[in-house]
Amino acid sequence: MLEYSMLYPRNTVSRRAVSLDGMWKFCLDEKAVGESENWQNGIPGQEVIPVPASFQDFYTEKDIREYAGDFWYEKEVFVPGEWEGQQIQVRFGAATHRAVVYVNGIQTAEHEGGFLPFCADATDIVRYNAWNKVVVKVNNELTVTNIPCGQTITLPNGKKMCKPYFDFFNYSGLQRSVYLTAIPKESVFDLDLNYELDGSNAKVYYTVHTTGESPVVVELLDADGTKAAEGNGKEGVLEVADAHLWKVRNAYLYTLVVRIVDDADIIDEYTQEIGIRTVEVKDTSILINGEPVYLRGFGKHEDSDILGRGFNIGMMKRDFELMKWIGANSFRTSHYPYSEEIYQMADREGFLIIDEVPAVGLFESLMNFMEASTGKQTAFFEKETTPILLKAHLKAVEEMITRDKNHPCVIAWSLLNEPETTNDSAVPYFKAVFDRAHELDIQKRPRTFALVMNSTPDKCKCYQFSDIVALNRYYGWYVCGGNEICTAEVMFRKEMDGWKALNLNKPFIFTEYGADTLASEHKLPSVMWSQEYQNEYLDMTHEVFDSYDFIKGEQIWNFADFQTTEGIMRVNGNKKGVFTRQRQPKDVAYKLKQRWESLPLDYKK
Ligand code: GCB
Repeated sequence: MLEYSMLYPRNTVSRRAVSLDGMWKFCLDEKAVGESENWQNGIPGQEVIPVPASFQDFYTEKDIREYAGDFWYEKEVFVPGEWEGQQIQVRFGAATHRAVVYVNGIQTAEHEGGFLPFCADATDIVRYNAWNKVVVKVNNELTVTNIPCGQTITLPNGKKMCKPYFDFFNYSGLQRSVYLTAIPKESVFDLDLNYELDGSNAKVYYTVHTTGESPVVVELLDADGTKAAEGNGKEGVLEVADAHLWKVRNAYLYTLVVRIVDDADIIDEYTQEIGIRTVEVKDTSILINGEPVYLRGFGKHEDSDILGRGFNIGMMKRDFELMKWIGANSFRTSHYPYSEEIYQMADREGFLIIDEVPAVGLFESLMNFMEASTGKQTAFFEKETTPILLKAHLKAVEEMITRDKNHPCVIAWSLLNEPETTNDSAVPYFKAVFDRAHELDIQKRPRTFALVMNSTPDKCKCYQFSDIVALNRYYGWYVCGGNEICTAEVMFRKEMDGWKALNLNKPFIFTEYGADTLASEHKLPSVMWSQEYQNEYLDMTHEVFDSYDFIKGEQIWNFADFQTTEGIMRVNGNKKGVFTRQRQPKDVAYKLKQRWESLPLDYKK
């Protein structure tokens, strides 16, 4: 059980959630003197910066963009007098990658892991009907004992620099919304939901975890606000007659109202939108409400101009509109759990999400995308520090599943991206992570991880853990690109024949395939990097997908161009986007639209 509730902050009859988004004071701490100079009581200077946002792309100095180390935020927060007697918390949607929180100079929380929420309890510290000072020390250094993995080096000029083992820019800061919340001391802490369909009716199994012993009542309201079912007690079953199911790209949301009561008085009330649907893997099929589904969509990033990885509500809206336009039905939250508002939107729009924990870079490489395909062995899971990494990984799995388990859009857990799997020492590590996910999710959603190029049927020691086998493959890009694409196809088919021969009786999906393409480049006949080549690459790849019945989904890499570390492999970022970073289509978008709109939902059923 986590120390704090992961429930999304909401206003209800008993709860208050006040947004602290806006300008915060900000400063870097290059010499790491913050604590010794008492910055917890107030940070130096007058610099201000927006929250939520990554700090990197606002400034014009390269030293700031590339900064690695501690940096501090500060905000004055008014706590209303009428909140006295309640539990007062500051809730961070994310602080990348680790944070220490001080309220009025007193340390109230410490959190490691940059893509999941945490709460700083300030109940015994705050002054009521007065201003209070919230100070946060954040650190963005990369290590091999926390996810995502990488190194932090010191340059000859004395400055630190992050060297990610992964292919996205190490954006950091308070990248998601911050809330000040007041909730009753006896309150709803967590909810577990599970579904069973019975003809046109449905059963909703619920468990409410509270912090006290008072009785619990629940109500299920339909989309019009009419009561569809009710229950008594912390655990029960709601019988829903003629249930409206949550369907792919045709969502229906009920609202679950949970109340802790004392006779007629409401001690606490929490509301949650839910969707009635089941998820199952049977033989080589992925079933939603018992019906086979073929996934079409993307690996994405939270990434945009200026805000970096900061939650960008306008970009989120645009992305969903583009995904609808192109005929997608799903995406993977590569390579970290996204902002909660994105799942709320997917719930509403009926998109399927493969939810990924930030376990990326579990392979020692400074050019992940290249070295991983060379067959290099790094014995990543044999380090002395592996137990520390595993602990952090398991905690992130717990936080992710606790945060996201009640979203109908979440249909699978991705527990690693492109780890080293060719070594026996990976096996116990994988077992611990996969077992933990199974234990935490009462819906027992399928688990998966994305296999790197060299995790082939003959070499991978870990694919057996996956309920859905997910492949990241770049035949025709990193392997035999351009005029050699016919060789790439032969190699690709050979690998797929190898998987087929194993007869795993599991669904396979592609969680990555793609080719870097500059929106500015056209060339007839094609060359690599031109829009023409991206089209040819897709034609070949899709033909291979269409030849194997057990392939049940395709999520192209990437939805949009995104920022990475600079280097000879990247032209101011990764350009495998179907859309540009500004969310305009490359030529290939029209090809995908044509294909995805013509594929039936139950393709290859
Ligand atoms: C991968 C990684 C992804 C990279 C991609 C690429 O396999 O999972 O993070 O961005 O390849 O474009 O090389």
